[in-house]
Amino acid sequence: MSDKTETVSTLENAMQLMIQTFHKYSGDEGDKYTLSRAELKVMLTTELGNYLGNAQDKDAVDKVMADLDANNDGEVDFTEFIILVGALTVACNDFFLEYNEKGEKKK
Ligand SMILES: [Ca+2]
Ligand SMILES: [Ca+2]
Repeated sequence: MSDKTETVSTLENAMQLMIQTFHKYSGDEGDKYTLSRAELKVMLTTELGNYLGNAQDKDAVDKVMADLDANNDGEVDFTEFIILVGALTVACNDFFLEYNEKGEKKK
């Protein structure tokens, strides 16, 4: 992983990983640069199984799709994908802050 590449900051690395992750799934069928419902499902279950435990269930995938597909074209493009990742990251951060506060308030 960290072989020949120049030093990349953690955030730059995270950005690259998000791009690579999206394209890893978006290229399977149809438009290479967007996620179809099937591709979205594979992406959710493979990459976000810990956060979206019930994504196997078809309704959950439909719901995520409906929420994400801002322009209603039945596909999730990179912008729509990044909104999902951003929203989940915010939720994780809230959890982290809450957890930290609890620790501090203890005394
Ligand atoms: Ca595709
Ligand atoms: Ca869309």
